[in-house]
Amino acid sequence: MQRFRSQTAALSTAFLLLSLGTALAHGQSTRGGDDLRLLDHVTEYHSLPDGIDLRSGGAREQITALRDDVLRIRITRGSSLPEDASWAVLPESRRSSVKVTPESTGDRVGFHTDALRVEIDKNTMALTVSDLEAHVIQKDSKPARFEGDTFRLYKAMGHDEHFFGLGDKTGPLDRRNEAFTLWNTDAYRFQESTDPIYKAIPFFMTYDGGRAAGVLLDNTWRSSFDFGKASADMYSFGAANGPVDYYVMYGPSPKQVVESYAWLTGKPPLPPMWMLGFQQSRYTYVPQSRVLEIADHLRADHIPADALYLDIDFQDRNRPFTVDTKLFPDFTGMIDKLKAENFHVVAITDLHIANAPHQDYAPYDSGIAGDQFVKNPDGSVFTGIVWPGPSVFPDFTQQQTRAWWSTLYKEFVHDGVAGFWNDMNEPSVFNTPSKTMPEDVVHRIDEPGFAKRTATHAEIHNMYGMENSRATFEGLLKLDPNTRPFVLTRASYAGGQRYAATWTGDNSASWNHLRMTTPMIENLGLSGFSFSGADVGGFAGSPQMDLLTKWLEIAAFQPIDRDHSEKGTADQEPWAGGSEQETIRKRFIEERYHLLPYLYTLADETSRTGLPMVRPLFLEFPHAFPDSHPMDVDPAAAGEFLLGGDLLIAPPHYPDELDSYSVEFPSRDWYDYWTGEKIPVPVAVASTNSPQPVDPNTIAPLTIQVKPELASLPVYVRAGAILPMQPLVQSTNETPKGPLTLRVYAGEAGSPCSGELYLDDGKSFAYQHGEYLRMKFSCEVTADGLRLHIGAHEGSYPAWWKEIRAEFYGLQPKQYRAAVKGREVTAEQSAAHISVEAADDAKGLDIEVK
Ligand code: NBV
Repeated sequence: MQRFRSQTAALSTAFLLLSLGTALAHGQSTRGGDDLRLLDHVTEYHSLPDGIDLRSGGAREQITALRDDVLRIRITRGSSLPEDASWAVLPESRRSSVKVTPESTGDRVGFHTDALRVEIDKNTMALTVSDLEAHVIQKDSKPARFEGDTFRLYKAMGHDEHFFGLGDKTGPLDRRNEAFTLWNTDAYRFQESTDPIYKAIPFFMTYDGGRAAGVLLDNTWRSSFDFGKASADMYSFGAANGPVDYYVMYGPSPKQVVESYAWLTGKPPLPPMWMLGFQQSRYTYVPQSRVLEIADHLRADHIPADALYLDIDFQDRNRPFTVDTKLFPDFTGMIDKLKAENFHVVAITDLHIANAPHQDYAPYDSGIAGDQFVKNPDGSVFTGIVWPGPSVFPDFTQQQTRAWWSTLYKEFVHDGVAGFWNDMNEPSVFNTPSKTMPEDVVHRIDEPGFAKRTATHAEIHNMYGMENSRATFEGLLKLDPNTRPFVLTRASYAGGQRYAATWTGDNSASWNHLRMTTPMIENLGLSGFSFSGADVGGFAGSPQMDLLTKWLEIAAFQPIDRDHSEKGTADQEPWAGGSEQETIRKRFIEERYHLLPYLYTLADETSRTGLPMVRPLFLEFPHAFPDSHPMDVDPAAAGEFLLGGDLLIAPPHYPDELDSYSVEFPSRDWYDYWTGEKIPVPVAVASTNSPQPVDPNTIAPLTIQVKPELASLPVYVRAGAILPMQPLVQSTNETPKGPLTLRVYAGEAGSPCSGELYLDDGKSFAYQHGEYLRMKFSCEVTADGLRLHIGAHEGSYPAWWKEIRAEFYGLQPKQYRAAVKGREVTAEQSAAHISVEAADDAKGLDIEVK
């Protein structure tokens, strides 16, 4: 297929050749005065090599294909399209295009690609996007509407259509019947119905009968999304101002949509491995001796941990980029000591710079000297009150301001601070009625790819926090080019995953908030942010000790496992509440460290594909049911989540209730992660009295009843999985001692069985130059046992193990014989598995058990 460099170029040259004529004129498009404009009929259209350009009176709509399965739709009130610039969408993706085949039948004009058909009804201007088998993916249900500065688009909603995404908006996983506003907001103590909250990620996935599509509305102004709340058969989205510029990505699989969204907006970079370790935080560990005490306690109790956080009180009068030297008399010495104990210190650096002239406060002085701060409409520097008192705010829409911001990290990086935490970047401002910057505050966009111009805060607000985290990320890279930065941001916009991991903000220490973490993390993952977590134990309030325990259990299987709490709350470190609770919590944190090879392999997958670590069930099993509805919306499966493709975590739906609950599985063959036992497939008693296995295609799926217990968390492994695991370490800095374990979970004969392992130094970019280790595993059920194939090492990074220990689950071999590379060896047998150890010479080997 021929590629065109850009649709703008395509438009301006001779490609209008394919003009197909002028449609019937229907009179004026403007209804009800100058302010209202509806795109309700086509007055003119031209085919483009990569799409179509249409007019409705003076208004214009352009639909182009970036790929066969990705469309871009731009609509304007007037005849010229707005500037083609984006904070979210990568320029190389925006510029890509494919040649389309124009089509015109009766009242319809449009085109098709190798995957999609685009039709516009000339009489109504309604756009229909379908696949080539005529399944409708998206269909306008009312004309696009401009009113004043605002616009709104309306789409037909199917009876069984479900909606996911929009980042970590609260409420159930499925957004159907809900409406949301995107306006980054410091939502301290948010609740289930609070909206808006911290992030604006205008991306959602539609899912209907097993077919998924994605929509990104690339508009940074205040926007809103209504998924059938206002009207039972329609969903709609729009914004207060700015361009109508949206992308439609077709699956049909939901995974394909997630990957296409990553293609458009970027993938999260591979994080340092320590991000996956246990992280301990509080607002605020002071003084210095208290930080060291926490570190010592973790090590003394052998609770594995990798990161400790310094919150705002470590600073001098809450001024970013300072240290309170009374509380921290030897900051560098403390960092050194913690480093020696294998801790990574993360320091908070809020973006509000204290308005402190002539006080030797370099961030202010250098910022003023370089004209880095946002301005009031009258040209004076905008001042708002935040933690340091009167503060000024960097204009992150200027490349040079981001470059200046990065210099502020120099000393901390030099001191060995390993990661940085960008909080309050909605931005939060205490003394304005809106609790953020007034909308008329002026930014001065000066950025490659954008026309140099001023913009009001109303336009910039939703991406301001993302550019703050970008400035931090890029700054850290500049200061220490061979270390992977770790940035944690609270506010962000679409594409922000390129710069930072995130957390869900100021949640509360309640059972309900624990339950809310799962859909929030899942929807963040579908919206690009794979690396996320919620404050473990809850930020506001003090958790009951059982709640803290259960939370630590569940978070052990989520991407970021950070225990964090507000000032003035009771202690909530893993030892809070006594040794009985501590023992349980420690066991789960240890399990996370055993699973590090699996977790890190997933993080690598995210960085290559955009697929999230935590996944709703429908992402892996879109066809779990014959009607292909997303099983996550079923009450029996609500609260369950997948870690990667192989682990199913099934917390009690109401962990504070004692009743048994049912765990619903998306397919037939699963193992108990803890015992290694196969989950028995229920048998139906047929009329002949001969028990028949239940056929999951015709009968309800595999379900079991579980009795909730404080000390346990139901976790299951998919049959056909090969899980890489490691001996316990106390920090990711430690080299594990002993063999690499491969847990092999046998499936049915002929069914797929595979696994993978990715490893590198966990810190640097050497992996980009071949210093990584990738291994692929597969297995097959043989006539009398099972054969495991361990692939050769790819890449030059050396393994920490000499031996591989293969554990086989679900086998009932006749003789318990094993062979490595065809030579007989002894196999050990335990209740649920048979294990074999073999030297790993990096060249690959087969292990067979019969
Ligand atoms: O910096 C203090 C806190 C921080 O601990 C929390 O994680 C942020 O979400 N920060 C908010 C400001 C104060 C909130 C009460």
